[in-house]
Amino acid sequence: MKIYKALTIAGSDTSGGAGLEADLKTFQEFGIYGMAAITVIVAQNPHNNWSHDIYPLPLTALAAQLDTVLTGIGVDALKTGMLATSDIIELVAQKIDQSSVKQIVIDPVLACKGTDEPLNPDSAEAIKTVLAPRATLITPNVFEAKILSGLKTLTTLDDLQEAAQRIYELGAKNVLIKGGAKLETEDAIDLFYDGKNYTVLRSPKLVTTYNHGAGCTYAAAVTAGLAKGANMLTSAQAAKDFTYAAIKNGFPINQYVGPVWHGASRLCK
Ligand code: PXL
Repeated sequence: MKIYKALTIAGSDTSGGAGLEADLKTFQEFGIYGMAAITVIVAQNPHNNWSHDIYPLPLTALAAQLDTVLTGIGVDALKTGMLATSDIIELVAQKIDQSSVKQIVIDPVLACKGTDEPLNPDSAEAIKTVLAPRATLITPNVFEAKILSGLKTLTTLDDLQEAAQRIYELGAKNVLIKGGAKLETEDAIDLFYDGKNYTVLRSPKLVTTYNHGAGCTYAAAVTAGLAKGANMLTSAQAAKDFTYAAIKNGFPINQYVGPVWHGASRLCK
């Protein structure tokens, strides 16, 4: 049996729902051998209303981890998550260019859920100019799609198409906007665009706040499909189904947060 390998370059979400923890759990569910290069550590503060406190690692520590995996091992696909600063983004781009990895999924994490406060303004600019052109797929949510496209409002399918076109023009080969339950549409819709055709991915809207980590999980699930050699749209559809089950079975872990359940599509029938 061939074991396919994927790398996530992401922040650690100590609480386990999002970040590299979500990615590794998702890779495992898809039968992919997962590896992780940590960019920053996020610790939620139980003494301060669960604020997300970000602890960066030295850039040299990230460079060393990327060398381990990209130079020392090799991967079938990689995904990026929280990169936090433009220095980190520049380093990741440089290491991608020195590697032979073909499938590059950029999840342009610009904030943690609930806090639509961008992590760092120049990281958005660096994602646009440095990472989008290197992406085989970019997977913004609505908040990130607005920032990357410059659109002020994003509420309808027409808006999603306009945003996808603008983000495609940044140089990403494929765009998947995770609209989810955020749009004024009846279903939860996501839009896939390959520069030629728009494909709407649909599921019923789930009314829940137990969805911490949904975006990371979705992007990791697409990455897993690509690592196995599946095509982009098949991987996106499978990822949507996987994430729907994960959100449907989301659960509260304390009074502040409820993560998605990454094991749901296997364990909850
Ligand atoms: O969901 C965005 C996200 C990504 N990466 C890390 C996070 C979060 C949100 O909490 O902690 C590490």
